[in-house]
Amino acid sequence: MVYNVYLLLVILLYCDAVLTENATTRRGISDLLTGYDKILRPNMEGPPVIVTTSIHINNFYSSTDKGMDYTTTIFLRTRWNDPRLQYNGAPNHTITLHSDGVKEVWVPPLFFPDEKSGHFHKLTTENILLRIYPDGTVLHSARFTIKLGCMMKLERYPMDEQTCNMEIESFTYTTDDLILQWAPEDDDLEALGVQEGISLPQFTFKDMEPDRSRTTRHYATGNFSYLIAKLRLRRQQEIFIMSAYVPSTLIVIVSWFSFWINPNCEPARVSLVMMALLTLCTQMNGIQAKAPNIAHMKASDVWMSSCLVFVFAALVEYAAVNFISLKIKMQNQNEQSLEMVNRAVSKNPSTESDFETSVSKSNQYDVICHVRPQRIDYYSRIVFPITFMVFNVFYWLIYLC
Ligand SMILES: *[C@@H]1O[C@H](CO)[C@@H](O)[C@H](O)[C@H]1NC(C)=O
Ligand SMILES: *[C@@H]1O[C@H](CO)[C@@H](O)[C@H](O)[C@H]1NC(C)=O
Ligand SMILES: CC(=O)N[C@H]1CO[C@H](CO)[C@@H](O)[C@@H]1O
Repeated sequence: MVYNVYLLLVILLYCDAVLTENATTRRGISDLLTGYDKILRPNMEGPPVIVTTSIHINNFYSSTDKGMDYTTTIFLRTRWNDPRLQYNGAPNHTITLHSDGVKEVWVPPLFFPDEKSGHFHKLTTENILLRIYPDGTVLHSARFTIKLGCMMKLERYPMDEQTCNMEIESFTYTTDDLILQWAPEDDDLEALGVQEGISLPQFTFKDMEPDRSRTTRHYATGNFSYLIAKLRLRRQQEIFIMSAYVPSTLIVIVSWFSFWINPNCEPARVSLVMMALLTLCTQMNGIQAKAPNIAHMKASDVWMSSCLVFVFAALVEYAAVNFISLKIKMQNQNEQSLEMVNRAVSKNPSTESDFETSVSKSNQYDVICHVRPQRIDYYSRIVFPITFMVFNVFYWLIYLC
């Protein structure tokens, strides 16, 4: 019986110890925040808070050129020192708070000037982390998705490269109170990083760097600290080459086949070239629908228009061939009628002068009809491919270099 009471006492004491221990650690954190006013910035009345910033690109979504923007999911990491949050502990000890705890602590109010829309991720809890070190250093990390505007230069579309500036700026505090800076190169925080193995649907990351030069922006409300991250994107051209350049080249080549078809075979030649023209028009519309709507010429427009001109020229060539063969037919008929006149004249010499004028007229026709239709086709077989090749050389030299 006594033994049992002893055992109960020991268990009770143990439980009490465990509970008080947990109570003390809990009291420790709440002590830290007792009298803490999260409305006031650290070092109130003192020097400005230095906020070290780091961006880690977690995902980069389809850039819809039409709206001139891109959507990205990033980790925005900021670090500053809040002397009010100092506590005793080993240097590597940390207190970590999640979204609910973060609301109890001052965090720098930042914004993205180019933001069109954005949202925090709330699964399973809001993706925010706050870590407090014994010396009062606070590390804040938030993950969110944001749609940012980017003025793209599209003259060389789809062979273009874009530089998009991602900007972060202090909203509330002027440079007297808050200064933003990129994480230094030797810091644990990487100033600008990107998730490994990330793949973009339309672009590849060519290069990215934090711009450490410019730091303040002047407004009527004061001077505010801001940061710029330069993202260089290169468009993936393979899709465009396979879906636009190869088919249109083939259509242009098909239109040349008409030069090998007998000019007298009108339905075959006309329908071949017309079909090429119509297919090209349809393709042009398809590409136009996908491409950004801008006022000036894009490289893709130059290409498609030129292909259209080449096919149109093949149609014009056939019109010329047809016209000349018609003239030749007329001339032959004239010659036949002349022969008949001739026979008539030999019987009646008085109309000789009329005969001379009609002969000189037929000679004029002869000059026009000197070019034989087969010869036009023959030269076209050589001239068209060579012109197209020369055009290609210039086009790719201009847009790829
Ligand atoms: C923390 O620091 C102490 C000594 O300062 C060291 O013994 C310990 O391994 C460190 N812990 C971690 C997780 O780095
Ligand atoms: C902002 O900066 C400019 C130039 O650095 C300075 O002339 C101006 O007084 C500043 N304005 C404020 C409100 O600090
Ligand atoms: C109830 C409770 O939170 N118990 C914890 C008390 O603290 C110890 C470590 O100090 C934990 O192991 C317990 O789970």
